Amino acid sequence: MRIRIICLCVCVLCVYSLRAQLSGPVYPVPQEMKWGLQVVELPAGFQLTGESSANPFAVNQLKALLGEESGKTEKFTIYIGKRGDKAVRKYAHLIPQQPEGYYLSVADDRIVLAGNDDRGTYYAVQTLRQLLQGKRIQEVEIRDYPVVRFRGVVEGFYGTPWSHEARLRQLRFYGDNKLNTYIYGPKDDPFHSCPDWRKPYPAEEADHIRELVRVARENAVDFVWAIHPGQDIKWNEEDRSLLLAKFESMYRLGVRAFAVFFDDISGEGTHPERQADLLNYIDNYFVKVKGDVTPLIMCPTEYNKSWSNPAKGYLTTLGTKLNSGIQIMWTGDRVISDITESGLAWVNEKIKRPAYVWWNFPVSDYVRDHLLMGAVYGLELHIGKEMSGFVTNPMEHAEASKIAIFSVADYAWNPEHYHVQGSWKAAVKAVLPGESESLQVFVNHNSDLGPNGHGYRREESVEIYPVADRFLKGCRQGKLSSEEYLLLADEFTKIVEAADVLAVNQENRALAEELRPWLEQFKNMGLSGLEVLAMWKAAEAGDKDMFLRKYKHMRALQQKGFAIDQTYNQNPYQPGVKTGSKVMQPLIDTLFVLATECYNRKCGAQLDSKIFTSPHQSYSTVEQFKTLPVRVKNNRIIVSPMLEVVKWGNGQYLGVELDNVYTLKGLEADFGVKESAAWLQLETSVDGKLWETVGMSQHENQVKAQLDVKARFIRIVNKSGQEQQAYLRKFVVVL
Ligand code: XQO
Repeated sequence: MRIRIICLCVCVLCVYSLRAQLSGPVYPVPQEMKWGLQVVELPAGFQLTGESSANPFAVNQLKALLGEESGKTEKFTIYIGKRGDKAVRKYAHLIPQQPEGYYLSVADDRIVLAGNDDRGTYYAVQTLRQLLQGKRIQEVEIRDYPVVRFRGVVEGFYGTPWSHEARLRQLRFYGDNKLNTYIYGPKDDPFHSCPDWRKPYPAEEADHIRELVRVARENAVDFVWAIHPGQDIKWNEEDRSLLLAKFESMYRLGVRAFAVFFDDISGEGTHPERQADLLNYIDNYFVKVKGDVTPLIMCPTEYNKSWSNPAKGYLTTLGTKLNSGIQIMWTGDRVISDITESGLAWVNEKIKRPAYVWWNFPVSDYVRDHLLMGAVYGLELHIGKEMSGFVTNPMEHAEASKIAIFSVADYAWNPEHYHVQGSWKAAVKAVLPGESESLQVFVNHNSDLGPNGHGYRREESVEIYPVADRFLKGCRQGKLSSEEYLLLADEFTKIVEAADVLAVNQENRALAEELRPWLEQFKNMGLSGLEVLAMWKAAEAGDKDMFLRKYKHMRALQQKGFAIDQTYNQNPYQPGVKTGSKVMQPLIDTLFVLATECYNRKCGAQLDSKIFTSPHQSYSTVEQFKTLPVRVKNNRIIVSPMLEVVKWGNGQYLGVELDNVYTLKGLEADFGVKESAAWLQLETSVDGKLWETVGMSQHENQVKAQLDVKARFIRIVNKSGQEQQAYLRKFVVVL
């Protein structure tokens, strides 16, 4: 008897382990999943029942997966269809009632793919794809459906809009991951925003839109075309007709889903009553008349709590006046924000409907020198029913954004069962299955934003951080802890390897091209890490020649890193190429300074221990100006501008410290407001203590100063006696 029990346990264990082996977890995580014991070997031939009335796109993908059916005589049958179709009538009671739900079962003589609707059938095929291991598949029964109704991406960032090819790849990725919404709204597309929102697209762009709509439909994605008219719209008959005419022209291109964005505008366009009247008009005379258009989506001007002024009643006006079917977007408590139960309760009460979340991550148009490829977190798990939609605003790097998009798909489908780390690792495997280890090394150290105007930060280099911290503490006490030394050397070696492997990978060339500057910087950082460790090794061994060799190489690597940062990605906002900026690069810099100072003390040497970075720095007492990058282009020192509105307190200043005394020839600035020169005062100094006021002139928003003064410091101070609101559009010192 005992033997029989032991055999039974062994058999159950091996099935269990087999289960773990055969197919990894399914993403998005299904609502209900019951594994069977058998592994089914799909026969060469099978019957396909239900093809004629099932979702043709689902049938096509099924055939691409399993091949064509081979005839009615076969014993193995595949049933495909949706609720009400004859082929799946027997299983109808098992199909979830929720929109896009499906029932999927695998037995030794059949596979059933039964959707609650066409989308559900399509999603059953996506899940089947993940379960299949070649021709083998484990018996299973799945009942699945999404919690959040509308799930996807809003291409809503500032910067270079995605290319047509990138969008096509995105749509296929959304279909694979059960995302059903793509909102086209690139801020810098003139035909989406002002002033050309009134014009139809030129022929080539129109063809692209037509193709995107077609490919979206094939991948079970709603292509939503958004218009951004608020900055110059006139509340009159003419502009209303022009807007409807534009929607008509998009409808003729095949668009069946529309949005109107009133975000990031000022002036007449911000009135909630006018906005509501226009949207209700569109809803009543376009959406309802057409009959085949999905619910209208709008983005309010007050799209986050920190920008909302409840006394003015903007949100409650929209909540009471807007037709109930119209979706209202929301970014959370701040522009860049976690999404919480309390935050949604606050806004839902005012807008009188569940908010349609616009999550500003991994968008990086305010930290363009960084890649945000870390885990998706900060989204509470029990709020799926408090939102009508969840769309992520991504980076201008389409392939790199897929890491976050994958996890947003996972979260929005089944928030209660979302696991941050598991989803992140699965995302890496989904984006680059063949080189996921290298990509994981890369994303581990490319996730934080660095200091920024929104104050939004992310974890980075989490696993190696304790090792780095212990090693650095040891170095400060003059001790070289060998275990940490080896672990760090291994991590830096992996960084060097990952950079090269990812740069040449043939699996996803578009990703390799997007990452190229950051891969070069990543490799340079890995080499620097190995060399700075070698400096410590030489110092400990008292090997002067070796120390000087490694010091010299470090100097060269610092200059290479600076050159990469000054060469690639030279956008006007946050130019350059940062990697490992939260933990690894600061670790290397600190180890370099400590090792050099230690060597100087021990050997009475005078080696320069200053890290080679930009010769000139910006500095400021305005919180949002605290970390503005400075670029040097010939004789111009350019402080990077910002998108956000800035609160500039009385007496606060923005300044530039040069690396030496120069003759300053001029200042060119633009603070986005006409009367800025009235409340600003320009001052220069040689020593940073004695300041001379110099004159400025202003034309429109442009502030200019003709100078001929020797100085090492220049700063501009708010002397108005009160806080001012302005923008940093331009600040250039001319030598
Ligand atoms: O959040 C927004 N709308 C709901 C606007 C978006 C822009 O499209 C940017 O991509 C993003 C983050 O930078 N966000 C805020 C911009 C704030 C500019 C004043």
